[in-house]
Amino acid sequence: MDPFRFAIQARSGRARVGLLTTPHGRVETPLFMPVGTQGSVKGLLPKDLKAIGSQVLLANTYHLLLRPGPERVRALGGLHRFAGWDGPWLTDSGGFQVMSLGHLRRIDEEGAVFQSHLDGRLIKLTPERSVAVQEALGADLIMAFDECPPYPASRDYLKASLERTLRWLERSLKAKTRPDQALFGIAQGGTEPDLRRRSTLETIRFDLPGYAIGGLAVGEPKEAMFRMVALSTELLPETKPRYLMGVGHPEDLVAAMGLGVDLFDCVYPTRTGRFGSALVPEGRINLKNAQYLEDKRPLEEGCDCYACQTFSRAYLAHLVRAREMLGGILLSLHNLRFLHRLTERAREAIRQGSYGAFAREFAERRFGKEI
Ligand code: PRF
Ligand code: ZN
Repeated sequence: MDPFRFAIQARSGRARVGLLTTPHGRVETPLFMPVGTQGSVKGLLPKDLKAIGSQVLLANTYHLLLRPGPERVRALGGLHRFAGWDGPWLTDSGGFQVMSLGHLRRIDEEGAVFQSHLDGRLIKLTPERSVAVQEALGADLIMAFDECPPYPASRDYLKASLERTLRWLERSLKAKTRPDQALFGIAQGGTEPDLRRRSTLETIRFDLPGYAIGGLAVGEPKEAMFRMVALSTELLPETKPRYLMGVGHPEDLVAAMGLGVDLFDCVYPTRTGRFGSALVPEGRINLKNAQYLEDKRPLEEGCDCYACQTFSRAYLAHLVRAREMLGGILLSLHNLRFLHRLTERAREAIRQGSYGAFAREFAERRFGKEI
C-alpha cells in the first residue's frame, strides 16, 4: 500500500481537518511545522518538540548540501537518525534559499549556480541534484526545485519563472527514485491572478501527493497574498494536502486555515523568540521592554508550556537583557507551543463545525483591544 495517504476527517466551511500518513507516522492537519534549517530547531531538543506537539520538522536542502553534505547525512542514517527526530521530516528543495542566501546566483534553464555563503565555493543546484540531495537526506516529504521570484517582479519574469518551475517539476519527478518519499509540487505566479491560476492548474496535472503554494509572503500586501491563497485552494484538489510556504504569523494561519490550507512553516516563532519576543493571544510582547522587569505573571496566562509553567515574565526579561541563551530557548519553546495550540484549537473547531466562531474569537482577542 502507498505509504502516503491523506484523509479529510472533518470540514467547516473551506477549512478541513486531515490525517496525513507518512512512513514515519501519521500527523493531523492543519499543522504548523517548526523550521530546523540545519537539521536542528534552534535551541530546542527533539524530545521537547515532541512534548509541545510538533509533528513534522522542516530542514533545508541548501544548508545541508553545503554542510555537512548529503552523503555524510546518508551515511549517518539520514535525517531521522542523524538529527534524532524519528517523526516525519520535510525538506525544502533549495530554490528559495538560493534566492535569499546565495551570492552571485545565476539562474538558467539548467538550474542555479551560486556562491556558498559559508566559504565562497561555487555550487550548482539543479532539479536533479536537489532531488538526489533530498533522497540522501531521507525526509518523508520532499519539495520540487522551483524558482521563487522576488516581490515585486515584472509579469514577464513571473511568467517565465512559473513556466521554468513547471519544467523543473517534470525533471524533479523524473529524477526521483525512492518510493518512500512524497514529492510535492510548488505553484508560483506571484500575485497575478491569471499567472497563479495557470501555474496551479499546470502543477496539479502532475497528480502529486501534495501541493505547495509558493512565492507568497515575500513582501507583497497581505490582501494580495490572501487573494492568491483563496484562488489556489479553490483550484487545488480537495483530496491532497495544501502547504502555504513560509507563513507563520498567527493571524495569517487563522485566515489561511479558513481558506483551506493544511500545512505551514516559518522561522517566525523561533526567530522572534531568539530576538526576545513572545506570542500571546493579544499579539506579541517584547521582553526587552522595561515594563516586564517586575512582572510576576507568566508569558501567557493558562499556557501549558514549560516556560509559562515555571518562569515569570520578569525572569525571562532578565535572561533576554543578560543575553543568556536560556531566554531564547524558553521563548522559542513558548512560541512554538502557542502556534501548535492554535492549530489544535482550529482542528477542534473544524470538527465541531464552528471554524467561523473560532476565527471571530481569535480576531476579537487579537485585535479587539489595546495591549
Ligand atoms: N519555494 C520554496 N520554498 C519556499 C518558498 C517558495 O516559494 C517560500 C515562499 N514564501 C518559502 N519557502 N521552495
Ligand atoms: Zn507558554
